[in-house]
Amino acid sequence: MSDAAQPATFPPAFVWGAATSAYQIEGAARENGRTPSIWDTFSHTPGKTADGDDGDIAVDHYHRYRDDVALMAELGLNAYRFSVSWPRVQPTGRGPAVQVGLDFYRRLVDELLAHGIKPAVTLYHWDLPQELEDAGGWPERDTALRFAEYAQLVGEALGDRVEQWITLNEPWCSAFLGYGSGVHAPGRTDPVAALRAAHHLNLAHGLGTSALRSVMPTRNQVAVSLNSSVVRPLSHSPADLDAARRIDDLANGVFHDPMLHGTYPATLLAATSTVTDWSYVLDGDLRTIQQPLDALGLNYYTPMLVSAADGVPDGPRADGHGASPFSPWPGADDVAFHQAPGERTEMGWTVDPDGLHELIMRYVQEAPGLPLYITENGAAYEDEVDAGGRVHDPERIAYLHGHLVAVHRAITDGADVRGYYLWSLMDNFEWAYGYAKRFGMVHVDYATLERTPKSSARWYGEAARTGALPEVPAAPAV
Ligand code: IFM
Repeated sequence: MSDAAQPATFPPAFVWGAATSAYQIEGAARENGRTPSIWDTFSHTPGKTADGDDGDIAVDHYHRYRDDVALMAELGLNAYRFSVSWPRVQPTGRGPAVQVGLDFYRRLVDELLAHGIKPAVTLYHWDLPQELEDAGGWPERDTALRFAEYAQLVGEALGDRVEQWITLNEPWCSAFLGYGSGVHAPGRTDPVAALRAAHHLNLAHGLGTSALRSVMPTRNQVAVSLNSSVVRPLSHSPADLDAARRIDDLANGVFHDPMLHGTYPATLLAATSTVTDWSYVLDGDLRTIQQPLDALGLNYYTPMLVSAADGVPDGPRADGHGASPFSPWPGADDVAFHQAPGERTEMGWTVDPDGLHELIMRYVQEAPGLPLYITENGAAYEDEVDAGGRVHDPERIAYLHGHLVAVHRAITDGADVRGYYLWSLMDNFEWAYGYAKRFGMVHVDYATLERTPKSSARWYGEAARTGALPEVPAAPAV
């Protein structure tokens, strides 16, 4: 409870959703004309994912979507955020759409609407058609133009029935894990390519937003989901404060400044000047990127704690994004990352609900008046099915409770937070970690693909149905 007497009660129109992404759940990787994305290629490359796991079958949502929607309805959710697989609807990344690919998403959307669940579509959750990567990928400008074409095709097909749209999910990961540290697809390790990718993802967001608006009813809302980070300095020494500011520019400013303010931070341009000259930012790009948005999506898991490293490069990275000898932070090799104190999830990420409150309040300042959604928040834990076939996950309930209390506190403090999407609806392919990390509120048995709601799903469903946070169950006696 947010105070001793009253459970936290949310506004009546609050959106209670869950989120997923195409590659992490759909499977059906070679069906109906779908071609490989960069994640198919990457996951099939030896050594890139834990146990060599891939998304070929994932949790077979492509064939089981009706049951999955029925389960969401039974739990009491009123919204579902999913992504469209680009290579399923436009296999080569250019030219006309494949009708059978679009039809899958129309059926999914119709099923959701029939169950009273509001769909929110993310256009890009990291599965670039391999052909576009072969042509240069996000470091090349043309990929942004291709994205706008793809956005238009999907907008034309679903714009009559989907009101909530998100252009990109976590462009930071696409640019800096995909082209910097290489722990994500396509696995390149080139700091210049990473910064070029960041700019072209920004451009794709701007062009994609305009393309969507050109074909959709004006009532529809367009947003972007940023994994904006809370970056804390280890101390208040000038060197540590400078390290935190540089990481903040690379984690946040590089995306939100152009999107919200039509500029790149001067401090970012200065700090990266030895890496790149930014000559790929052409006249007019920043105006294109700065499209008026209807909302902003924030994905939050954990804060970052950084310090100056006195010129000593950080060894194994402690920034929570996977081990690589290559940095995802161009021009900031002299910054050290530290484990923030406190309890950790199975990802090793520190549980810090205050960080979510801090992040929301930052965007109240950064983008006054812009409605906010928490488009991802959740935790991986080592869940086990007990002898009775149940999955008890009190740590996840505590995590969700703490973070929803933080959202509630932000609303009380004046933030216009309209909804929350739990990551994730069900256990799924956790990128380089394969199936080893379970983020779902629904357990999936990977041998049988059977779905079993965990106790967190029942807890969250009750919150969704009542609009108030239920009591957190007492931890079972050991
Ligand atoms: O699984 C991912 C998701 O695809 C993007 N945001 C973070 C999640 C947990 O790592």
